[in-house]
Amino acid sequence: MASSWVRRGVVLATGAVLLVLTGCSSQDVAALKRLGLPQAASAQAPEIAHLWIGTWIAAGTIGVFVWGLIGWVVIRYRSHTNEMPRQNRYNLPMEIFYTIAPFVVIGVLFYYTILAQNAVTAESKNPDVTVDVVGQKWSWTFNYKSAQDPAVGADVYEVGTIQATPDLYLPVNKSVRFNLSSPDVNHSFWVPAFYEKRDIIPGRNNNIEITPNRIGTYRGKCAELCGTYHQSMLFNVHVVTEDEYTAYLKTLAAKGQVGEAKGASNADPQGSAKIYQGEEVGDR
Ligand SMILES: [Cu+2]
Repeated sequence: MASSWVRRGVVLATGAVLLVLTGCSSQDVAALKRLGLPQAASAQAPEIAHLWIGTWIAAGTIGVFVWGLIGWVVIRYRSHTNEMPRQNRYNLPMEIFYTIAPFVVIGVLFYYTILAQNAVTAESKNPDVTVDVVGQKWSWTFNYKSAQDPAVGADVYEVGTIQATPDLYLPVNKSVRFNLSSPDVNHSFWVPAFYEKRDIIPGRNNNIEITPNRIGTYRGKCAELCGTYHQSMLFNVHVVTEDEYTAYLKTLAAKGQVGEAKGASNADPQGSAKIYQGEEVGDR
């Protein structure tokens, strides 16, 4: 009786797994192998990816071990009587083991986390490109520090609004330093394909250095719930060749977006003003 139930369960589970797998495209399978991470687009991303995968392997191994132990105990020590087992037994080696084991697990995860953190927060003395990023309610301003670049000859900027999602252009395989600032509340600079995000805190100079290494367009967003229109804090990241990057900066210069846009008032000239006078209440 029991074995027929087990057999039925195995058949059902196998069927379900096959159904799920046959419904997967090769992209889905690749995403599964990354355990849900997007396809990486930065030189720093593998550090995070290894930590992510390694942590899941550690958690999975411990999970399977614990479930196995639970299953073994349930079957091995099952009882058909209703007698209460003795409550004051203990096993000293076992108690010592499960007191120490979590510290070992945490210690190993901590060690690899520090290694990954040191790798992704490392900064070069002279990054190839510097962009001052302003996270403002509720969009982004990108100041390209391109005055020293003879092809552009000036600092240029791009201002986003709630209505107009801004673009961020980056040259491929160049180290980019983002200096992050906010004129109002906490935000967080996040490009999922770079596997990193950094908080933007008013009055504090946070920065993040990334070397994009795959040409393409990626989504960027604010990862800190920052107010009514937080969900509008999106931007598009275009990783392009150096020539295309320079050409883009020249278009900003040609539009007269030269200099710096950093304050609350000039960071979001149309969007915020309109919102503050209109729908937004009590959040300023
Ligand atoms: Cu925000």
